[in-house]
Amino acid sequence: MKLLYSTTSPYVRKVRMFILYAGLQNDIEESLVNPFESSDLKDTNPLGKIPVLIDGDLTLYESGLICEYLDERYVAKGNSSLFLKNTPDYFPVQMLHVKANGIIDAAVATLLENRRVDAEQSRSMLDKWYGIIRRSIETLDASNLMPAEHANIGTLSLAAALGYLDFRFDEYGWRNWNKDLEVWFADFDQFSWFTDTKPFI
Ligand SMILES: N[C@@H](CCC(=O)N[C@@H](CS)C(=O)NCC(=O)O)C(=O)O
Repeated sequence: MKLLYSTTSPYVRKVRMFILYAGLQNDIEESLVNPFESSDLKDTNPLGKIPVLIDGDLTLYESGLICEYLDERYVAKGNSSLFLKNTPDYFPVQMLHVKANGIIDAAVATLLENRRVDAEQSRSMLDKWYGIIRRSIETLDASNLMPAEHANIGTLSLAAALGYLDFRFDEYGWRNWNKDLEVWFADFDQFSWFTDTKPFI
């Protein structure tokens, strides 16, 4: 399988953490792509986005779907689903995944808006996205989250979201919004699947 990736995308990081956590790295060859510059990418993914996973004739885009595909491999090797399929925690974990994606979407939109040179930046949109990120973090109950060593699709996505805030929006100081979440997140630094996927330019 081949993964089109970048070193900065939080969506890609979710997939790369999933791969390392699930021990699937030997099945995957990585190919570096800049989605904002590559014209070839659109031939593979008409949406022009990464991550993309190519497995023979099958091309998958959308980070959650790619993880779900990889989860089947992980389960086929005798492990429990990282989507917690067929368990009572399935929907709560998908909700965490959705919330983490919402934080990532708002943070990526903020970055792109801040980089706009063709028009004046929209204060109201920037305020809206900041509100989404802040509210989402303030309302997360860290006591309901599985610890880093027992990761699932929700906690991996949240780790990608918080890691992205540290990378691009250090000035927000999100840790002041939720001290319990700060403590929960600190544990991730013990794991190579987290540290080896940290974003860099
Ligand atoms: N919902 C998609 C979002 C993917 C996405 O927006 N990726 C960004 C990189 S952070 C991208 O490729 N952007 C290129 C563009 O929007 O032109 C996913 O979860 O995979």
